[in-house]
Amino acid sequence: MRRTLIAAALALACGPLLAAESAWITVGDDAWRLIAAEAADARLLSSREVAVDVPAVRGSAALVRAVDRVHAVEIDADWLPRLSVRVHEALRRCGGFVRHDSPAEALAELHRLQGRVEAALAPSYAIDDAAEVNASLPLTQDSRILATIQRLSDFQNRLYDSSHGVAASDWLAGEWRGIVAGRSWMKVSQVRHFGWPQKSVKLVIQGSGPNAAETVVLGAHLDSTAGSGSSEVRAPGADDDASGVAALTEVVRVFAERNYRPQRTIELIAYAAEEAGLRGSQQIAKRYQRAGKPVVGVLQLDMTAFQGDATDLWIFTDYTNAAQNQFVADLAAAYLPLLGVGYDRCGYGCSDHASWTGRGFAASFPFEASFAHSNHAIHTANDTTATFGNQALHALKFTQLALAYAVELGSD
Ligand code: IPO
Ligand code: ZN
Repeated sequence: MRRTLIAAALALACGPLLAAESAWITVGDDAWRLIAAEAADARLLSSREVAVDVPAVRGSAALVRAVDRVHAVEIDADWLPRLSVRVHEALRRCGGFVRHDSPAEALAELHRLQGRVEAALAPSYAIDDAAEVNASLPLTQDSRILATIQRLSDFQNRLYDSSHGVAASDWLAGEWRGIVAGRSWMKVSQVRHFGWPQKSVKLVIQGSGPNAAETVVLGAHLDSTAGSGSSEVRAPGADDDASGVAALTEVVRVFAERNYRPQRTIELIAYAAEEAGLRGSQQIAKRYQRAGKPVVGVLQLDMTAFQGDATDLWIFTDYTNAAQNQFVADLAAAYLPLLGVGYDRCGYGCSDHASWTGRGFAASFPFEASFAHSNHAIHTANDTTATFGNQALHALKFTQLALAYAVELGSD
């Protein structure tokens, strides 16, 4: 009793210091070293070696096998908002962390990664819907993409645990509802999550073929982050990742304009809480896996507006599916023949595709730049449209690639 009283008094006096809760994350080696040096009470639970494919030479399509060390760590949850920022500042590299709901789940992730989950479903990657793709591509408009990026950047921030982040989710749901209005086969919903208020936004385009249960997922993340993670911080997240959400929005707008009805079901998802350790996509991929939902492919768009290299599209070869990556490159060659394609590695937990890969689904992640020339303004108040010259011509390429991907995989 007395212990309880003292604890309560201390909690009142010290606030969040004593109220600190544990979080369980998995991280790559670089991030773990940074945590070990800076987060005094972080505790290593387990480590595993994971085989990944990486370009033999930066940029090249020829891959070699490499080994990543991935670690399960228990850490004070208050430390996490700083982690994604510190990884960028200190390491000048990508790669992130994945947050789990329990130590057991963190260890289970290591176990699955070590087993190198191959995608359970292997669809045909035939490119045979040129009529629909070629009729749709000219309808995509960079001015509309830019307007959506600007609108999303105008929120003070889109933090997963702030009222602004909640408002951004509500706004996007309304925007998508407006676009699909009157089309019975297109439905918008908001997905609730356990542990934070921002909802993911999901748009389902119901398939009309015999394989309508099979689902193609295109995703981007709705949330943003900067600095402290305080709920009033300015975090426009124009490139990261309003540019991905805007690309999805333009794909939807063109599909609605054409009254396009796929054979398979297509889902577009703006994930909540990516910056908090892929938490939104973790919950969604876990639910889909448990429900046995046949997801035949996943495409992630996270950062599409900042052109860092002469080569346009960068395909990350680690924690993604090689066969589907080839399909993405083939789509670019077929429909966007003027674009250059390069290959790079992204690091563990780098964006929401990793949540799907970890659950055995085929995921790909076409990116705006090579690692060496990536946008350094992300995760700061300077991630605005000005950083990419107030235009969306680079984002337009990813929009067109995503549209071709959705039609070609959606129609088999
Ligand atoms: C990211 C991805 C790849 C590279 I190279 C650089 C940066 C962004 C990703 N880590 C992120 O913060 N997504 O929200
Ligand atoms: Zn980010």
